[in-house]
Amino acid sequence: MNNKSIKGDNNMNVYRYEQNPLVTPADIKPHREDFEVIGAFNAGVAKYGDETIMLLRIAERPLSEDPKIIKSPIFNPENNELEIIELNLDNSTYDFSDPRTIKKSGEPQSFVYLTSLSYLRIARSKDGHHFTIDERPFIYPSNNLEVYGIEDPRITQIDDTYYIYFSAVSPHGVGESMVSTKDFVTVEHHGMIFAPENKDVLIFPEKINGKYYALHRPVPKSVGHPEIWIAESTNLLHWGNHKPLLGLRDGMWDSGRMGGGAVPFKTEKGWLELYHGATLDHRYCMGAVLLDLEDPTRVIARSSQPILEPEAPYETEGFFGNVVFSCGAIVEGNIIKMYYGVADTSMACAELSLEEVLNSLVYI
Ligand code: MAN
Repeated sequence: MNNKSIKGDNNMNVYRYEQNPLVTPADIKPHREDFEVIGAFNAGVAKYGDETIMLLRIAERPLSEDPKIIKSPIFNPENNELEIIELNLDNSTYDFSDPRTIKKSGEPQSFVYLTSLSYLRIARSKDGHHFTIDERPFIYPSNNLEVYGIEDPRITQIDDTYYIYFSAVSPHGVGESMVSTKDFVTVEHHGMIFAPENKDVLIFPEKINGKYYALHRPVPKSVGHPEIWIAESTNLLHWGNHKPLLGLRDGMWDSGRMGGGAVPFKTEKGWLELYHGATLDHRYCMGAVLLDLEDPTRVIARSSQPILEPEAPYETEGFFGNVVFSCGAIVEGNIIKMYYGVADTSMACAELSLEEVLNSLVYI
């Protein structure tokens, strides 16, 4: 650990990189001249050759000359063009209070449009601190399940194949779709692997007792809560034997909603999963859960306090403040390099000691 680390409330050393935020919207050229980039965040992370790759979620919106007009971009799969819906902020049919979504007035659970369109773009680095951003989008909406955009990718490497899966957002709901690549140039599309509403899928990097496992986060509507489930598969495409794994905890940092974060990794004590939890007022923190090495449907231990919470100004303020949200980490010996989106705006990284994280967990 670096001697610049600071101890958090749980007495763990957290070393936030001096270069944080590592990538901000100002570093990204919009993919169209009439658009602006408002977010470069929630990146999936992988090692590719000698590079660290961050697969950024880039959120862009059309420039608006009139501050009263909100423009919502929608991908049209018929002609592969974007259509722009224009809405006046004075229009009382809609509720514009959440900067991320446009809802029907009086229906806080509704979701009519997003205020931006997200797609995925590659950032590359040799040292894990300084990143160069590719000129063009890498994965862009391409079908009717992605018309509002694609978001929050995770990357699982199995042998020489990188499986990339992400939230696909459309009027049909938010589900999880998957592609794969061997070279971060060409991709093969595998379709939707978890139907709406589901997000935060995390595929384990190897088979366990002959089966692949994935965490996922359905959002039940009539009964139930947004909690973490686990499923199994023999081919990474068809998932079954779904079981609830980790639930919300009243009065705690993960009382409102939760979901998997980084791809689970093996430790001597079990599979470690870094997950996000939020309160009902949308303060997002990161914590950890330890799963049995031989049977990952069994929870061994869990964080009572967050391992990272929004404290730095770039974490507390931004497009949607008070959010730290990791979609990928790189583990080297005892160091966890946790890359994470901050305030739905930019990317940051913090190093944590694996040993300290394991020691901080409360056994169940
Ligand atoms: C939530 C947030 C947004 C996201 C939408 C659709 O409102 O996570 O960032 O764009 O869901 O997935």
